[in-house]
Amino acid sequence: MDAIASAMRIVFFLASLFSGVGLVAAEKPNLIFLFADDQNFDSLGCYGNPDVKTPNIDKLAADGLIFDAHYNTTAICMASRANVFLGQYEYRTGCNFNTGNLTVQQFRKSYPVLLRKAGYRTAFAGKFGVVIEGKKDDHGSFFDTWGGGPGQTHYETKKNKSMAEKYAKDYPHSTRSYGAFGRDFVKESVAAKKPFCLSISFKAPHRPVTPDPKFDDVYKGKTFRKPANYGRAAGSHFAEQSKKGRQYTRFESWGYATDYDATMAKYHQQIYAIDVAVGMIRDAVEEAGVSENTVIIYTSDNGFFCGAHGYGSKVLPYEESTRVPLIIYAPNSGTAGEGQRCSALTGNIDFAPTMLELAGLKAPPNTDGKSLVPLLSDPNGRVREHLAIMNFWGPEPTHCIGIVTDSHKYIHWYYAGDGMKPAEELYDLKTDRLELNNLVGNPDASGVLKSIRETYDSYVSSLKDHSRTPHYAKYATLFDRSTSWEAKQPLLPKKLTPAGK
Ligand SMILES: [Ca+2]
Repeated sequence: MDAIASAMRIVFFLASLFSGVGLVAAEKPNLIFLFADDQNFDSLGCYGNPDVKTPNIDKLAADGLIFDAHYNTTAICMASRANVFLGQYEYRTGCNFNTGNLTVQQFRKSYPVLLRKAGYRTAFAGKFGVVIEGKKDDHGSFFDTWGGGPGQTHYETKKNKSMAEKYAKDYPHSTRSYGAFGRDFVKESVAAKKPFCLSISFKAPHRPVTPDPKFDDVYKGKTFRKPANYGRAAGSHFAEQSKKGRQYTRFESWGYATDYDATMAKYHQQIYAIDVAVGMIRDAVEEAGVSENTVIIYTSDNGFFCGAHGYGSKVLPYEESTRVPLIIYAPNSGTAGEGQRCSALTGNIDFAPTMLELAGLKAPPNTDGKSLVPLLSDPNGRVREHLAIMNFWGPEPTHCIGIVTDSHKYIHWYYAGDGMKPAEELYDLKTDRLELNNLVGNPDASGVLKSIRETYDSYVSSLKDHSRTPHYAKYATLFDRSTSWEAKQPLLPKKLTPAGK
């Protein structure tokens, strides 16, 4: 009976999905995209952390589908947001801190603009995080309702221009203000009888550490278990290049080495407030009577080391930094309500094509991401064989390209100055998700290494063909495995980027 019921639900889901194209706009599913900032995958109850309280997100996971191999293809705020908006790898968006902004022409192909053009009522609140050339503070003109802000935005709601007047009094801390914004937008959209797309980019739990004092008691005096790969010894085998960025020093300067519990208590307190905001939005969806027609996606723009391997912060291609929570609640999908997990390899470049397909629209040409819609009814399915993760930001030695497959991760570090040699790392993700054993040089892994190097070469080739700007195109040479270090050196800046603190 269960199998039949499940099959029926799949049929209903697919029928509702694919019949959407010719239907009136009101029958298209509503879309809610919730984006945390710097949230580690080990920060939610539904991902197995016994020390945290995240009841609303856990409920969303129980009602929806939990993804266990979801990666940010670039693990830093600005680049990741561009990945999400356009469904493209960083070299194609050409967008990251200090390396390039988006153009108006590019943003016209972003998921919220395409949805708005198709009749969706759209809203954005929180950290917009990308710059659209010529628009300065006017990014709100791309949306029907705007609660967003440029740069990093503020934790004090009264300092966020687009949010202050309506929300600062009742919600002085920004995280819950976004819950209230989402609540109001859902109600207004349902009253307007239009399908809606709500995108919220929380500032939390990004530093500076500023938790909402309303939740000071939640983790007061709490002890947190450390992951098995915590601490410097668990990172001694990592490439020397990876230690040349500020991630290495932040293990100490951000308190993971000496003040772990207090540091983690504040981190989790910030995520607790997101959980409350998620609850506010889900309640509004329920009260408005649209829960059966509203898809909710919850994820983060990058992860956070939190002391794993003796590192802090993000950016580098290791699991804690690039792999993040992803939950998709798609009512009537065949998986809803079963708390199922999906091990398919997915990336931040997949959200735009997914939301567009849910709305019955085609993804634009040059989209790198894949729609995750097939996985919503078939969590055992796959949408790709490999995904690239990359870092072209920060000190040059830390620039790298990684390849993830269902079973392995490969990382290539091209930089060979300062007495270093180009380095490679290979991890078996099935048996060593903590990345404690580099298999490069292990004869048993030589076949895998050969094959994954070929996949890596194909991405370097794609980089050469599809980089938006010369800044990115040069990486095709820097990462080419057959080009000598001497030939690469002239492409580097005369003065290398300092590591910073
Ligand atoms: Ca971030």
